Amino acid sequence: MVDDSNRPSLQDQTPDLSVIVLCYHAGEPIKLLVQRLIDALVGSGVPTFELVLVANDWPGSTDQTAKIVSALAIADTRLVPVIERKEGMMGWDVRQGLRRAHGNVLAIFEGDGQVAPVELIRAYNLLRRGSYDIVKTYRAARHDGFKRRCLSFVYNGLFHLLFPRVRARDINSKPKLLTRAAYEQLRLSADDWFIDAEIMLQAQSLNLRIGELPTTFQSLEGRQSFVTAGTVVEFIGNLIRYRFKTFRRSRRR
Ligand SMILES: Nc1nc2c(ncn2[C@@H]2O[C@H](COP(=O)(O)OP(=O)(O)OP(=O)(O)O)[C@@H](O)[C@H]2O)c(=O)[nH]1
Ligand SMILES: [Mg+2]
Repeated sequence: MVDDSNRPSLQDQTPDLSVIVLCYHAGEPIKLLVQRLIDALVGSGVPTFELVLVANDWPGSTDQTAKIVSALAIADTRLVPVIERKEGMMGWDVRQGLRRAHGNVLAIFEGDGQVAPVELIRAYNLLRRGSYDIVKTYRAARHDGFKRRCLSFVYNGLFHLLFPRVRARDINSKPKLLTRAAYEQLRLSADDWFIDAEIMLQAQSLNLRIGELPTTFQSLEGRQSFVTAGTVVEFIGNLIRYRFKTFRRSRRR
């Protein structure tokens, strides 16, 4: 654990970086991930940061993540818990997290441990150089199985067929980092998995500068993937719907 006892207080201060950590049903392992994130951020000299821990859940759920996150946040003012009654899936969680973040740079990070905190630091350093408005990763090495790799291949292929002007690899890969100025130009509305595509599509139409860097995607550590056949149908349905919406809009002009 890195010694960060001399840390500056975040009160009345805009953090350099807000990391929106998607903690949905992450359970006990979220404790270690949060500590690893803090160690990586402190160790790499990010001056001030906050971790926005999004642990929204459905009514009636017995999952303990929200309780774990609240307990963590009591002990550290850099941790901002977001614990609400869920009204949507991943996209809704992302939007709630972004809304609650105060930082000059906003990073969306998955809380299930498939991406190492060091990847966030690499992406932040690239964004800080100033040539990009958004920096995202693409999964150059994947350890989450052949089926998931195939699904991503088909999804990304279809995405580029429908939206050839978006020059970005691996649309759903996170972390994704945005400058606050870039974020404030976006009008995000997706409640589900489409949020990643929505960010990239809007970024392209706003001519935002997109930087990419390779990352390694770890295995699921024994848990079942949340991605099902239904998720894939939803992904593809969303893409086609969005394509027709923008097509109709461009014909009206
Ligand atoms: N499945 C699911 N994930 C959610 C939801 N809301 C937020 N998330 C977050 O979305 C992030 C990405 O979801 P994942 O299911 O890990 O996506 P993935 O890595 O492509 O797929 P698997 O890990 O194979 O399930 C996770 O970190 C979750 O915390 C939700 O309603 N359902
Ligand atoms: Mg995952």
